[in-house]
Amino acid sequence: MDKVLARDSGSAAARSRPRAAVVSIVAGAAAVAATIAVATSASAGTTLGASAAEQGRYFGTAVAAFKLSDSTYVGILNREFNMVTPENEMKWDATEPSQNQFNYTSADRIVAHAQANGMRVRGHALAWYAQQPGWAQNLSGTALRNAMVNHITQVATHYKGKIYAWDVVNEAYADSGGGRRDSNLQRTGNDWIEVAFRTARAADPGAKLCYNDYNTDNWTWAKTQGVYNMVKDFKARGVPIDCVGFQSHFNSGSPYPSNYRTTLQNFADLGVDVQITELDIEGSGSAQATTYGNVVKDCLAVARCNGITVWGIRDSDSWRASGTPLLFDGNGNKKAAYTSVLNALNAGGTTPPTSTPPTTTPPTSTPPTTTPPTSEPPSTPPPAGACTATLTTNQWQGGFVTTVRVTAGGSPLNGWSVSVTLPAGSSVTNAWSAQASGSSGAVTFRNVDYNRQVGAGGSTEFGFQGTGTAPAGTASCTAG
Ligand code: 9MR
Repeated sequence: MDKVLARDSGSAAARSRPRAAVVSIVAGAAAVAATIAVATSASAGTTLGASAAEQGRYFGTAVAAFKLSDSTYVGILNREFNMVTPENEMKWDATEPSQNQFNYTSADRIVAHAQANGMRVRGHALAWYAQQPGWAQNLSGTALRNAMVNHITQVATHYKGKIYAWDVVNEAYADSGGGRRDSNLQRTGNDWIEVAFRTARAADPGAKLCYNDYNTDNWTWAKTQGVYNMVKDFKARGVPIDCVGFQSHFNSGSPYPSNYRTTLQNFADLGVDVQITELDIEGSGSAQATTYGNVVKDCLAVARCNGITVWGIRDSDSWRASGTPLLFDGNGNKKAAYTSVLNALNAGGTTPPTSTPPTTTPPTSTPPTTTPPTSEPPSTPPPAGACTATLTTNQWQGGFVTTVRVTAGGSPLNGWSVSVTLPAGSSVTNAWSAQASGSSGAVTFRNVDYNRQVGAGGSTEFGFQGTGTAPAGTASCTAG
């Protein structure tokens, strides 16, 4: 795969708590504060991670497990960074070399190192057309779709609670034209991306779920618009997406665009976080340093830009070593680009971050593509003490994910259960935010502790995944 273009990655954890930003907001302006650039305090951090944390951001790097025995490498890693992305160790070929046989040895090593040193982890990547194991490359249709769902479920479950953000889907858009990239995954059906996101949410509801791509930095490019329209559509339909990763591999063929900040802000305005995930900038000296500084300023100017990850530590660690695109030279010395980044972080003067935990947003308009919702919300509120359940289903050939919204009537609920009837031959394989009784035929889902209580007129959501055909018709909801 020749990457003459740009790419992404990113993640981290704040080793030091971000200092409260000094923000001045006049009374009454809070509602629009997200769109107003307000000053954060300047700081005098001496490392990338600490200085980013002062601005409520992280600063991360890609890490290769086999380099964790290199003392120069580890010294810089531990000193400077508070987010790591496994460079190759969490990819499909690494984690599932044979179908349904998982190997987490190298990725676990990176996660353990991160946790031992107060760094967070960006997971990279659950579903991607590249770096698939041979067995997956040879699959198609339902078999591949089911293998993808199983892969995402298994890997995200293994790392549940340990991942700050997952690159759920990587590089699914074509380099030109604004449409999807052809791939074996794409040929399983256009809904493969949303199925991947729903599956990841079910497995690890605490991780932010990102779409990640390269050459999406320039607002005028068709590829950027294609991804933007997908995210907009996902947000409108309640597909669980929390963030967009901009790989941002800059070079002469894919230069840093002057509208980069506009791109980040426009995506953020869709209601997602943005992260710079695989930053590297080919070049040297002051030109390279200036561009690095500009990227940092752009992230700091966008409230929902969570942080920046560079794609390696020393130039010699880079996938594009000849382009000397990183912040440290081959000997581990700080380059001019490093100083520029640190100064930009310390300068502050930009927009403080907004706090955005992952959430499962209910669909605001029409339900997912393939299968229409099997029941409509009631037109009149249910009677006191009662509840209703509405199903939203994403069906593909051979499997489905159903999200169920439980809505209380005129009285609060203290416990609830929902019954659905599965078609013959179908079964539930896993459920989240509810306890399932049975897996085929009539299946009942009962609340778990944290969603037992629902206020009068309020609602909560749970979901389940299955093989075969999703339940049709209405679901019955019982209070108590
Ligand atoms: O840096 C990674 C390199 O070691 C691998 O050989 C390469 C294989 O595809 O992947 C590189 O990382 C890529 C990342 O996973 C996705 N965006 C582009 C990165 C550079 O190719």
